[in-house]
Amino acid sequence: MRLVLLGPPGSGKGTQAARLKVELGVPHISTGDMLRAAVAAGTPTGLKAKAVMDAGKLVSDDILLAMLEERLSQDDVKNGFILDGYPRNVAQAEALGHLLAKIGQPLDAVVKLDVPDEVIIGRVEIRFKAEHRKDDDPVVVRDRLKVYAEQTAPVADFFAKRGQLQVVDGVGELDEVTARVKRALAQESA
Ligand code: B4P
Repeated sequence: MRLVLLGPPGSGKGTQAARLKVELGVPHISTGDMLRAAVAAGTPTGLKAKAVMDAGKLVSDDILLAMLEERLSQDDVKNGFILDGYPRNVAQAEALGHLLAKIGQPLDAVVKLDVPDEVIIGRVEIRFKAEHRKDDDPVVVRDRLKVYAEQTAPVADFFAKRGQLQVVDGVGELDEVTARVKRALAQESA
C-alpha cells in the first residue's frame, strides 16, 4: 500500500498514520517529523528549516524533495509507505509524481482527513499546552490554516482531478477515524 494522507495541520494525519502503519505493515514517512529531527540534530537542513517552521510557513520545496528522495531510496519502503505531510503544494504533488514514476512505485490511494478549523484550533491548543511546539501557538496555527487554504487545499483538487482522492471525516474518536480510513482504503482496492 502506497498511501498519501492529506489534511490541514492538526487534522490527525500523524496520529492516524502511526496507527495505520501497524495494520498495513508499511513505514510511516512524516516530513514534519523528519524536519523536526533535523532541527533537533542541528543539521544544515534543520538550521534552515527552524525559523520557517516556527512561523508556520512551508519549508522550501528543494529541501523537502531532497529529503524525500533520500528516504524513498531506503529498503524498507519497497512494500509501500504512508506519506504524511507531503505534498503540501501543487509543485510538491507534481514532484512526487515524477519521483514515484522514477522508482516505479505509483500511489495506490490518497486520503484527505476533513476537519473544520474550529476543531483543529481546539486540538492544537491542547497539544500546545502539553508540548509547547512553537508552531502550535494559537496565533501561528491561524497562519498555518491560511497557508493550508492557499497552498495545500489545491493539492486535494490535483488528486481529485486524477480520480485518486478519497475524503474521510476526521472528527470523532481515534478508532472511529481509523475505521473510516480503512473503509476508504478497502473501497480503493475493491
Ligand atoms: P506536520 O508535522 O505535518 O504537522 P501537522 O500538520 O500539525 O500534523 P498532523 O495533521 O499530523 O496532526 P496530528 O496528527 O499531529 O508539519 C509541521 C511543519 O513542518 C509545517 O507547518 C511546515 O513548516 C513543515 N513541513 C512539513 N512538511 C512539509 C512540506 N511537505 N513542505 C513544506 N514544509 C513542510 O494531530 C494534531 C493534534 O490533534 C494532536 O495533539 C493529536 O493528539 C490530536 N488529534 C488527532 N486526531 C484526533 C482526534 N480524532 N480527536 C481528538 N484529537 C485528535
